[in-house]
Amino acid sequence: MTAPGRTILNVESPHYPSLLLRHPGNPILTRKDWPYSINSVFNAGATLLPDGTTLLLCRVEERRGLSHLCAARSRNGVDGWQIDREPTLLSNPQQYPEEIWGIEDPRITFVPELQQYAVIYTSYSRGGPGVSLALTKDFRSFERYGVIMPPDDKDSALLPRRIGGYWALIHRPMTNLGAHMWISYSPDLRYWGRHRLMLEARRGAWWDANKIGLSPPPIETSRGWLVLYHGVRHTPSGCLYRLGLALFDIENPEKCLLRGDSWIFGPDADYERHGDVNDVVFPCGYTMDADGDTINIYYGAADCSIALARASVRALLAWLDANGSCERRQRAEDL
Ligand code: BMA
Repeated sequence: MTAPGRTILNVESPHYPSLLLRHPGNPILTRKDWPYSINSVFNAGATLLPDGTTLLLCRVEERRGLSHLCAARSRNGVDGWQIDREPTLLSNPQQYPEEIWGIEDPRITFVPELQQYAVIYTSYSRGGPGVSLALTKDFRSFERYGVIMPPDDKDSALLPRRIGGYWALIHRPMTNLGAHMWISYSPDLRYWGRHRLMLEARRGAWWDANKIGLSPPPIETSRGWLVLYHGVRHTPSGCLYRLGLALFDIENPEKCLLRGDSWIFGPDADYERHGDVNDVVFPCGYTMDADGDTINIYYGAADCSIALARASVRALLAWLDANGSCERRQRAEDL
């Protein structure tokens, strides 16, 4: 018996739509491409430079196990990468003790008001991962702001403009409530407050139970902020990192408008399934094509390489319309 009005799932259809299409040249960057000795390259922030060059700010791990950031530039965003001959941004634990165990997973946002790129990255401190900020005009020199969210916090990006007069930062603090996405506001990028829960990890058997976190910076659309987030499922053979979709109000980004129930992209190709950490797809950046619809999503694969997948923003929104719901996300009793 099915209750009247309940949707019946079509069990006849085993096909999920392919919203993110892998580039046939994947993985597009591996340690073999590097001009100096490294263990692995993965989780890269991405942006377009004024001349149309794609810049990736890659997380590079060396054999001590610590990471730094290194820039790679390409005319077409696929191949012909010009990689900096030495690390572009190294941790500086003398001045920034929170970076003692390296810096990881950058997200880049171009901020028109500042005419600079904001790079938000994980600083790995003795107290665990924290969120740090640096501004740059050219990815050669950086103005460091230091740690802006103390440990344990990560998976963070800045929105490109102020909301109601304040800068807005999405991040993922670990609290007794779990690993959920939060948003915080600042008048000056240094002092942060008005912390709000934005999206919760689900529970139990869900693909995004246990832990979620922002993947690339949110994509601004006419419908709202389109957010690709990763969900982590613990399994007896390790963690599974997959991607889901949600949409947030443009002027009130803590308000979730739609959230998809199913994941839309997960480890499948060999380079995603096997590596230093198996079964991980982890995008930290995207670029938008001139058509204003195609996004190039750069993701770390199995903590070993960088891969590229393409998607249509229109198709992602259409999928959310068909598969998303707008349940209330913030449970007052949890706050
Ligand atoms: C997450 C982050 C990522 C990493 C992933 C899988 O917690 O640390 O940098 O890619 O785990 O190891």
